[in-house]
Amino acid sequence: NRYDKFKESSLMKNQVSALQGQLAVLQATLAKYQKVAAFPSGRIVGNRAFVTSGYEGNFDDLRQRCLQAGGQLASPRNAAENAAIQQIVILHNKPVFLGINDIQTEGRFKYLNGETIAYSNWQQGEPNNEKGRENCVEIFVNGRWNDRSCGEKRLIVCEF
Ligand code: GMH
Ligand code: CA
Repeated sequence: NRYDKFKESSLMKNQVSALQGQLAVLQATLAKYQKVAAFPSGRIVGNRAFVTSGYEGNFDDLRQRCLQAGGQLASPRNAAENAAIQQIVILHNKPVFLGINDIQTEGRFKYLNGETIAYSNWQQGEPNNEKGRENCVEIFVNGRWNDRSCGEKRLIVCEF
């Protein structure tokens, strides 16, 4: 009846305003953690965060450390993401290994999930697979990419 409908709708209004309050708390908390993630040398692009711990290691070491942390090696899919990683490279003045390689098939660069890359930013003359030994990809201070031996040690940047 009309009384039941009235009760139902006032209950609903209470629930909506409770949710609005909880949403405001969540939004404030998220805004705070976006600052935490960006300091001192992380970058946020859309809903992706690119973060370094300062650790340096070979490709497989870095790959495993990002996985262990619940993320993956930084894998830029557009110019904005590449620029974010580039800024971290500049801050540390050290090149970074990307989550991209052609280990499976020479010359066919893929993300860690096996998809062929959809964006690239090679330095002129790269990838050159020097001495037939370069299956990983580093990004320089200028934001450009170079294929490089996976055994080299580079700065870690994970994406979350
Ligand atoms: C060669 C040359 C250099 C180039 C390096 C680099 C190694 O030594 O072509 O100009 O910078 O290879 O590709 O990864
Ligand atoms: Ca090269």
